[in-house]
Amino acid sequence: MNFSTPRRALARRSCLALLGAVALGFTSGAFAQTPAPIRVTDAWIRWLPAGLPAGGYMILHNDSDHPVALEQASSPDYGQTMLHHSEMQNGTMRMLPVHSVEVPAHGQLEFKPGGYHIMLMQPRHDLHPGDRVPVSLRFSNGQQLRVSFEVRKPGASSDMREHGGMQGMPMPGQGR
Ligand SMILES: [Cu+2]
Repeated sequence: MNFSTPRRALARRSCLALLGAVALGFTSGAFAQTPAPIRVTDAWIRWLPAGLPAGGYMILHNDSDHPVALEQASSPDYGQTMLHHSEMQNGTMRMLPVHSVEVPAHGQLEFKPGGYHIMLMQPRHDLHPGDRVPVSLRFSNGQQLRVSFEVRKPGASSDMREHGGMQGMPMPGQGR
C-alpha cells in the first residue's frame, strides 16, 4: 500500500526476487551474496506486420560490483524467444544466437538495432504499436525481472535497412 519510503520499496523487490528464485529451484548457494541489482530502461519491441519475428531492445544497468550476465528471456506473448547479436559479415547483416550477454560491473549494455536483441518469434496473438508486452529476464546471479516492453513502429531508415538484411537470416534451429 505505502511505497513512500525507498527502504520499503527495496525490501519488497528483494522479496519478489527471492520468491521467483525459490520457485525455479535455485540452490541456496545462489544466495551466498545479495543478488546484484540489475535495472532495465528503455524497453521496446520493434513492431513488424503479421507474425514476423520481432526484435526486443532495452538498456541493462548493472549497479553491482560484479559482472552479471543475462541468460534467458521469455514472454507469454511469444512461442519462442532467443538472445541474438547482429553482425556484419561480407556486407550482409546476420543474426547469431548467443548463450548469454554480460553486463559489466557498474556499467550498462544496450540492446539496440544492429547489435544485441531479444528475438521474439511465434507471436501468440496480434500485436500493435502502443501495446505492452511482458518479458521475463533471468540473470546469472539468480535475479529475475519482469519488464514491460512497449511495441513501437520502426521509424528510422537504418531500422528498415537492417530489417531487409534480417530477411536472409537462418531460421532458428538451422543456424549456429
Ligand atoms: Cu534476431
